[in-house]
Amino acid sequence: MKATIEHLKRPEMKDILSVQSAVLKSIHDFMWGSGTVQVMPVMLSPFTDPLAHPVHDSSLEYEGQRLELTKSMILHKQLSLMRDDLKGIYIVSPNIRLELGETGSSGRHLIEFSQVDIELKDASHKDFMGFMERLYSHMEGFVLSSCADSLERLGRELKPAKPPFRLYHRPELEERLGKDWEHEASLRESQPFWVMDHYREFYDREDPKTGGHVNYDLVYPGGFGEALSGAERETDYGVITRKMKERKTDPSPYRAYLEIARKGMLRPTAGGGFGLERIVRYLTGRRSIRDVCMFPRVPGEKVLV
Ligand code: ASN
Repeated sequence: MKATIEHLKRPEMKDILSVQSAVLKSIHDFMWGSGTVQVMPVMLSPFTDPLAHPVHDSSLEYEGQRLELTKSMILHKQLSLMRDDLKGIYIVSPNIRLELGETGSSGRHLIEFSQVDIELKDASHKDFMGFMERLYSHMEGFVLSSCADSLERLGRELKPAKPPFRLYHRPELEERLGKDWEHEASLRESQPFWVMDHYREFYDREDPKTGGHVNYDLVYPGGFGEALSGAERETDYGVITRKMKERKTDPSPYRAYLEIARKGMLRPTAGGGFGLERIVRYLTGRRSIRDVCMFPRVPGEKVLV
């Protein structure tokens, strides 16, 4: 309990929360200026992001129905953009991912975090990546100017990033840097950079010509690792169900989503999501994500408050 009280009363928390508030304000301002609107999050649904890595089950039973706690809003982003009058949306949503305990030492995993999740209609990966670079620069610029005193007290010296960010392809990085390519590349770079083509969930679009994946991660420099992941989306019912089969994803909870896909109502979109705590960790230069959370939920640790 002593450690919890000490954590809650840490002197640096106010400056960290100021940076977090500036991040959110600048994102809201940018999104408003871009003609997109905010959708509120849902935490319960028969389906959620199946994720491409193993986590503990977080579903629950309510009145005879199995409901998942949201892992990400990806499929609900697609469903929102069926509307003709929306060109883009964003959601600041809590995500519950009961990560395996061993990820607790990574310094960047939480079992409950906030994601700033964005989706743009009729956007290619290039459109979305350009949009995110503009958003990132706006957000970082606002934090650097409005939180200069906080950053100084936190001992963080940050040079503004200069888009366009460097673009790598995952197979090439993996061949050059090995299994730990993301961390190695993150240590070597001095600006955020993009990495394309990852084997992931069924909803990321496959390129039928190359067999690669039209998806991307934005990675922070300085060893801070992944900032954002996203993709162009699959919209074709046949492709979606084939990819679910390949990934051994049980289609039954996705019935309503699949019915909409079968009717051809999913629109071409591209999107991605920032982990809010990871942005704040990077901007404030904290090595552990625990340090930027008022109420940290670190994998494998007892939750006391
Ligand atoms: N937000 C991500 C996306 O838009 C999905 C995720 O968080 N797993 O692709």
